Amino acid sequence: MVTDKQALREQIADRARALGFAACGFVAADAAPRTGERLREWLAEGRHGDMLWMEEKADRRESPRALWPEVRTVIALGMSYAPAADPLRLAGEGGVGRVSVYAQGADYHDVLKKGLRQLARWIAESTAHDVKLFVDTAPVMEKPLAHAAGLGWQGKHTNLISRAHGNWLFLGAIYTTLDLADAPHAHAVAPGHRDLCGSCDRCQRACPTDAFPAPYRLDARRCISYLTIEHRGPIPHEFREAIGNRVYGCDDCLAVCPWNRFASAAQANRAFLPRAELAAPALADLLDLDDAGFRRVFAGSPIKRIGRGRMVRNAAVAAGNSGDPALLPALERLAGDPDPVVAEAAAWASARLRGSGGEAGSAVEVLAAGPARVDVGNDGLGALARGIEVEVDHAQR
Ligand code: B12
Ligand code: SF4
Ligand code: SF4
Repeated sequence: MVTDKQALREQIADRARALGFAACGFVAADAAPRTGERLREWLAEGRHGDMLWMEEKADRRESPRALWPEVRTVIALGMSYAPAADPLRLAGEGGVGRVSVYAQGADYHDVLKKGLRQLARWIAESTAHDVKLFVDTAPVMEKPLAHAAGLGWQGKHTNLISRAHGNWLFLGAIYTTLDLADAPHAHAVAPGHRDLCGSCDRCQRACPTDAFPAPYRLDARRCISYLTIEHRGPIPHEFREAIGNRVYGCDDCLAVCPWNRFASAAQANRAFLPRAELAAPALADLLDLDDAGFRRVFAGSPIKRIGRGRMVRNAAVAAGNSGDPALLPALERLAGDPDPVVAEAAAWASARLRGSGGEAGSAVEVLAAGPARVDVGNDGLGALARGIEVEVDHAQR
């Protein structure tokens, strides 16, 4: 049985690496005390929209101990999905839908869970302590925990950024009754990684729907990721034009972050390599999907969760923004769809295509306005970080 803490942390980190995790850190279960207060504020302002599951389990979500009183240490893990291609390359391409980078390959829930399960089993068998593992769907605040465990910091776009992997990390956590976190060690900087956003505000300016009421705060109700994935009803009219050709999620605030310069696609787990049919799906094909076709195309992808109705609704909105009259017959057919949300989106899109118009501001415009400055303080990174630019291989939509 392994008993020495430092040795055990190193063994866990080594195993995590072997299982495909790019980052691993350890933190005491009560190390992120402000998270609960901030979650409550966010919910009280109604910023979660109709994600009622965030509200329902808020008391358990706010701290690891509230979920599991016996937990002593949180092991925070990150798996890279750094893309090889520019995530914004399809902006403004009329005939295709944009699927956000995180959903172009295998479902990260499945991939992370498999690795977490193997790691957790090894910990339980080697130490005779209890473990629980989480990825995304449980009432766990993964970003502040990963921050407290030293994996990176929560940037102004609210996602966790790692100096080595940029913001392209999926997060997962193992809770354990083991006491592993009372000393600083090679894999985590305690108590939490310092914020390296400095005076940069690229992500704030890149957002096409103005979803950040302030830096570090997101109003999900305005976020295209929420509108295209979580939101079930009709997409509010005020956001439809800005959605452009995005049919699932949005990457704009992530894609412009200068810290991605340090991320390498070679570090990404191969399971997340883009599937051809998800990297650039034709809108005509998406509009044509029935339930069986939807299940066939999106099997094994996180997209399967939204169902055919939401995907076709999104594709209809994108078609309305496409300026492509060839999509009119499909839209007119869908205006009679039994799903009223699909029918309404298709009718809107047909009307818009007949009158046609443009798309709202985007990350591409922010990039065209020139690089932002990133203050990196005295951490020795100044020379590397100065003059960072994020390049895109297109100038306009
Ligand atoms: C709900 C949710 C969403 C919602 C709300 C997003 C949000 N920012 O909360 C929606 C649907 C919009 C969404 C979108 C996306 N999501 Co999401 N989502 C979640 C989920 C399930 C919960 C997040 C949560 O707790 N939100 C509640 C609010 C209160 O938390 P918060 O934004 O972190 O708020 C903090 C800050 O506001 C901060 N704060 C407040 N005031 C101040 C002031 C200062 C000065 C500072 C420093 C901080 C600060 O404190 C708060 C608490 O930490 C997590 C999984 C999980 N279980 O954790 C995934 C998760 C956050 N999502 C993830 C991803 C990948 C995305 C998308 C990139 C997907 C996409 N491409 O479309 C987008 C990104 C949009 C964005 N800019 O955030 C990843 C992020 C990985 C990472 N590296 O951070 C996660 C962790 C899933 C995972 N397991 O990997 N998501
Ligand atoms: S840029 Fe996209 S993902 Fe980021 S907050 Fe705005 S709408 Fe949401
Ligand atoms: S784009 Fe700039 S402000 Fe936004 S998260 Fe990245 S470094 Fe921070």
